[in-house]
Amino acid sequence: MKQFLIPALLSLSLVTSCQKKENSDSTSAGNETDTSAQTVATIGDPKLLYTLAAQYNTPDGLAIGPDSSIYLSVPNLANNTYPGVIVKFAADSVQLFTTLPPQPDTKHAAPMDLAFGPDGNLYYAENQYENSKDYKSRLMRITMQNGKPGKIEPVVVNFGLANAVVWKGNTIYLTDSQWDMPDNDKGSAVFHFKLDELNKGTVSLKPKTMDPHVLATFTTTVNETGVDNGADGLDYDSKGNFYTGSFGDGTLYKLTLKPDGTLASKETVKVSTPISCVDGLIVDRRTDKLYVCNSRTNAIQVVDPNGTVSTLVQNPDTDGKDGRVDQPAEVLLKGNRLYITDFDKPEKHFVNKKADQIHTMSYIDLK
Ligand SMILES: [Ca+2]
Ligand SMILES: [Ca+2]
Ligand SMILES: [Ca+2]
Repeated sequence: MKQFLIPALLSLSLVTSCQKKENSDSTSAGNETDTSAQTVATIGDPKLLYTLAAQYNTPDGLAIGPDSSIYLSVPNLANNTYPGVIVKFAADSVQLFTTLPPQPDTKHAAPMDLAFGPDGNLYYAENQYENSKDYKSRLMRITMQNGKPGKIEPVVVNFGLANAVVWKGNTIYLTDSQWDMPDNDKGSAVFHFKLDELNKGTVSLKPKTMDPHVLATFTTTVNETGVDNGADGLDYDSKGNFYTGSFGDGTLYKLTLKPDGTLASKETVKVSTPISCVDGLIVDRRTDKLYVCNSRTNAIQVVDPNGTVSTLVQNPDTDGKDGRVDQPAEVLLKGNRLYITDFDKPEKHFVNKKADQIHTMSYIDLK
C-alpha cells in the first residue's frame, strides 16, 4: 500500500509547508511533524526475514493463500525498470509466483495489496497513480488453477490510486487513496463490490462521482509532507467494523455497516496519541487490536480497542540489512508472527531518507 509524491504539487507543497510551519506551533496533531529533525527511538526487536534481489526493490502487500503460504506483491515503484510481480515466501527467500500484465496505457504493472476471494482466486489492487493521474488504476483477478496462476484480467477499472483490498464474505472492499470529487481534490474513498457483480464483466467506475460502489469518502488534511493521499490500509474487526487510515494525515477511521451492507456510520477513532501517517494496517481479530504501519516515523503502532496507542517497533533511518524496519508499508499476522514489508521509498519529512540498494522483509514475534 503506498502512495506517491505528486511531482506537479511538489513546488506548491514547499510553499504551503512553510506557511503551515509558521502557523502550527502548538496544534496537537503537529507534535510529530518534524520527524526529520527529531530523535527517533529504537523500540522492539524486529528480525530480518529476507534480503531481496534488485528485481524486487519495493515490497508491498501481503496475503495468506488457501495453502497457508504467503504471497507478496512487489510493485517496484522505487525502480520500475524491473516489472511489478507477485512472489511467494520460500525457505530462504522469495520465489516468483507470476509476472503480471502491464496496464495498456501506462505499460506498467503495479500490484499493491492482494487478497484471496471466496472463489479461491487472487485479487490485487493495481496502483497506476505514479504512472498516470488519469484513473488508470485497476482491481485485477488472477484465476487460480491448482495453486498456479491462470488468466489474469481486470475486474474493475478507472480507480485513481487503488491501494488496499480485503474480502469479507462475498464482498471485496478496496481503498482508493486518490478518489477526488469535482469540489474536493483531497478526496479518497472505500469501495465495495460483490463477487456476483465482478463475475458479470468488467466494472467501469465513473471518476469524480459518488459512484454507487463508494462506501465512504474522506478528505485529507495536507501537512508539511505535501502528500494528499488519503484512505490507505483497510481491515475489519471481529464485530465486522472496518478500519482505514489516511496516509497523508494519519487520521484513523472506523466504519460500521448496516445489515444490507450500506454505510451506517463513519467516525474518527479517538486515539490516545496522534498517529502521523497510516499505511498498511491489520486487525488481529482475536483481540481486535489494530497493527498500523506508520510509514513516516518508521514504526509499527498498536491501537487497542479503547484507542490507546503504543509503539511495537520503531527505529531511526536504516538500510534495513539487520532487520530493522525501513519504512514499513504493510503487515500480516500469521499465528503470533507479524510480517513486515520494508517499502523504502520515502516522502519529504519521513524518517527514512532514501530508497537504498538493500531490499528487505522483517518480522517480529508477538509476546
Ligand atoms: Ca488528490
Ligand atoms: Ca532498504
Ligand atoms: Ca532506506
